[in-house]
Amino acid sequence: MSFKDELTQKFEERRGTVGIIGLGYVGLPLAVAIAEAGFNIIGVDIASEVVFGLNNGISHVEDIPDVRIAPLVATNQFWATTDYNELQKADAIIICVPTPLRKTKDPDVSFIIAAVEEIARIGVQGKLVVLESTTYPGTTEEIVLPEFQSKEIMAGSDFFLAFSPERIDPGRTDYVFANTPKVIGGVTPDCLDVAISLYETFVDQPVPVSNPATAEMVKLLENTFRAVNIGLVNEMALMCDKLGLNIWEVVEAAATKPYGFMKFTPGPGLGGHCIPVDPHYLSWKLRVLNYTARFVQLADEVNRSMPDYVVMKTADALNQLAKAVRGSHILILGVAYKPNIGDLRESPALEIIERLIEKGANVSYHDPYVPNFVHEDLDLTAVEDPYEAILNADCTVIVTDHDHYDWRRIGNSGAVIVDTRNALKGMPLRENIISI
Ligand code: SAJ
Repeated sequence: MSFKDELTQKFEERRGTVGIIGLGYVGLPLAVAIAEAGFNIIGVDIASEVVFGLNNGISHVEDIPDVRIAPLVATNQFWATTDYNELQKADAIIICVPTPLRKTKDPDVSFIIAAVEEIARIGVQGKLVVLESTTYPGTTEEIVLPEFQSKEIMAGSDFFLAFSPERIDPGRTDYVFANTPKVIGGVTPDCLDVAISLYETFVDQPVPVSNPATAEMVKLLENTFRAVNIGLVNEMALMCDKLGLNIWEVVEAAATKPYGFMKFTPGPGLGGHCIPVDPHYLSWKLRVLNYTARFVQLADEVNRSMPDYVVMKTADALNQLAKAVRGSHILILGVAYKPNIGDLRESPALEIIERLIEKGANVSYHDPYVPNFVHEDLDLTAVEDPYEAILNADCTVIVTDHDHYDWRRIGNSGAVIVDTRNALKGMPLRENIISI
């Protein structure tokens, strides 16, 4: 029996072992979904504390409660390790490691390279390997394939290699693995077939594309689409400010168009470890090919200007009270990068707080999901009672509109508020409430 037939039969019968490298917000939900489809999972992560927690049934990922890990660990269907050698038992290995940017905004694919070198060391013969980490077009075929392929072993017969971008929206519950179509690009047609035979055991709609580079580019289009449209609506907010128009009314009314329009909302800036990062993988690749990805750069410029714009609006609000930023007490409501989660990565709140402190303000914050945090020079603990705190502050800035808050109570408090998320929508316009 060929390796291809052996693997596809195993996957169709939901037998076999799948290795997941990188047990973060992508890898852990993927591991649980594949385990719940019937497979044994070996989770590999370099963080020993993550491995220890998981092997004790404790999840470090908000979207995966402990109750979904513990039973899999109890039945030995899932176990985590820091030892790559454990992957020798795996029939398939899925790489879900981070792909951050360096300080120079160049891609940092060192985590992918490290994982691939370990897989090459243990050997890929008879295995399916899938890269899920978001990266520039060409990574799978230019960086991963050469580590595995040789005269002795060829992709498509001795091992199988594909790229399949993750489509996880942290905090979302209406779309899960099963009902989110999954794009897959194989190095060869047989690689694609083998990858589909695994993914279709937990995804209703695999979406085959011609090759891994196409699949890599699909992901970058998805996330660049978001970054550019968020940049557009942020610039529209700046224009409406100049025109004396309410951007939120403009967006809501435009969103009544039943076709040819997709609603995005302005905000204090672009957070998360995907949307602010992924488009730079695309522009870097094109720069190497002497092409400038203009939309990516322009959107980045606008999105990165929003924290300073929020600081300016805050200074204006204090100015109305004949108060300077220096010496004023400013409360930040919500510091996570988006509502109803506690993730601080790239959160615009961090830059807003830093800028206000640089200007001499006394800054405190509240966030129901973030009791305290340390970020560069910042080491802050949330205030106990946000409703009391807004009354004691000279100005409150709504940065993240968690559902947790009683916005009506906040809007009626009489406090001076800069609202960057239209959290107080529907409240009567008051001069103490400044909306971006
Ligand atoms: N944001 C706005 N205005 C908007 C939408 C978002 O200012 O209209 C801001 C958010 O506040 C946040 C940032 O942009 O700071 C990113 O928002 P996001 O909704 O894209 O959140 P992520 O990065 O957690 O999740 C995204 C996925 N989001 C959705 O599909 C809605 C998706 O782009 C990717 O599947 C995922 O990142 C990923 O991991 O690539």
